[in-house]
Amino acid sequence: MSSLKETLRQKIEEHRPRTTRLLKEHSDVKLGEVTIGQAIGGARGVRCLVTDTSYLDPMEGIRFRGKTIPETFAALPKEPGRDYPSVESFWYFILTGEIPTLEQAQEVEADFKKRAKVPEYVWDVLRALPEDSHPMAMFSSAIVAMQRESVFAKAYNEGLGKMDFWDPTYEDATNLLAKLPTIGAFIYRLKFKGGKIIDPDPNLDFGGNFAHMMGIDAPYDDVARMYFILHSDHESGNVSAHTIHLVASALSDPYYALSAGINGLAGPLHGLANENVLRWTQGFIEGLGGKEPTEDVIREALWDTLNSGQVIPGYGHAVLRKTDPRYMSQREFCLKNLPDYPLFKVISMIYQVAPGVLKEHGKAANPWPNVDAQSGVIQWYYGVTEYSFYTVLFGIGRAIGTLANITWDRALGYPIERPKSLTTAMLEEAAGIK
Ligand code: HAX
Repeated sequence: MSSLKETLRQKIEEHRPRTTRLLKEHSDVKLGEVTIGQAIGGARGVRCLVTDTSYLDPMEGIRFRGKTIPETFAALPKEPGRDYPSVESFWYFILTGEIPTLEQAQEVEADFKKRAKVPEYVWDVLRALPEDSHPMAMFSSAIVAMQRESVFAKAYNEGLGKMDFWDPTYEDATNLLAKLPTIGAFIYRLKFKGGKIIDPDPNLDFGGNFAHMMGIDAPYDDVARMYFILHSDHESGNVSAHTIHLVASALSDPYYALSAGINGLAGPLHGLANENVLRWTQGFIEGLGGKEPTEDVIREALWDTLNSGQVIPGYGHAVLRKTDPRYMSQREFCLKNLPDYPLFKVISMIYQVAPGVLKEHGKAANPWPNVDAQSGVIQWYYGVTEYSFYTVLFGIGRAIGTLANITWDRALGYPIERPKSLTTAMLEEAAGIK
């Protein structure tokens, strides 16, 4: 058995008694009362999920397995000549909470390579879709088309016991994750590069192979590693992660669950915001007709968007109450690698102006930028200007944390999710207004 899977097995054995104890001895402890506002308002702030892969603090931002973004990047082993750790090393870390050695990370790399081949019928499915299909619809279709490969579904039908569910879930999660760079790059080249597909290079890691198949030179391999890790996990209350957790709770296998979560990520209030940031910004630049942008003109354009009833994409957040550290991490990358790039300058000017506009507007609880406000400029700089593809990149990253999370869901035997609904009349009665 691989050292990753063995470490994971040990972690599961150590963790299970904690969950059992909480349920047996402390089940009645109140975590807080759900209010009518929370019941109607998308369960905002209701403490009713358990996620050990990451935690999102409103002020500090994300921690993966207890580590901030800079701590994570610093702690994970890196191959010589690379600025960022491999996705494979991060997969080891997010699954087990342990920092792998370079050797252990390389073992995961070798394992991913064995699992990376995408079945031929997936290419037929993608080619059969209408030409104007959105890349996210293509991505979700490709994932669900592979459901017949599920090791979990087969094992379940053969009568596998509940405490062993995590094992085939882990197998599905790893098989699926290893294939995602090839599927993502295929969608990109099929849709935007005249169908000229670049075959995978079996010598490269997850990020390196993705850059190779996209047809983009270094340092895009390191950009890909950074991007996928940054987008991997945001605890499990967000729409994509929650959907994946919810669907998997019905014991739908990881193929069904991830495909469903990708559909949630495709919403403009969630992952599609990265596409919309670039659409908004490019529209704005075109509207300038060659004139230099100024803060006043940006302010006016932002107000036009708000006054027409639309949201400013890339700003605001349901949990965060400060600038998203994922935004800052990418901003630092831009300051180091592309400080004078005109598009980065416009994005930076929007950062100067938009929070003030949103504060004056007075609605958004958080006027600060989120991850999606900054990610597109990096892609654009390296030649990926087809912004309808951006959410697929996000989806490849999001798969890492969520697939780790549902492996743990099965390990700890979490039940089918089923919150209770009330009627509006019941709320009125509770409020004493009926
Ligand atoms: N522009 C304009 N209005 C905004 C806004 C923004 N960027 N952010 C919030 N608001 C508005 C809301 O639409 C809401 O208006 P109504 O009362 O009329 O419904 C009001 O402010 C209060 O909302 P909130 O409590 O601050 O925010 P929510 O938790 O309801 O929503 C969203 C959080 C991220 C969906 C929201 O901030 C938004 O729509 N932002 C723009 C889209 C975006 O960038 N989404 C990506 C978020 C990060 C992410 O998930 N990435 O994948």
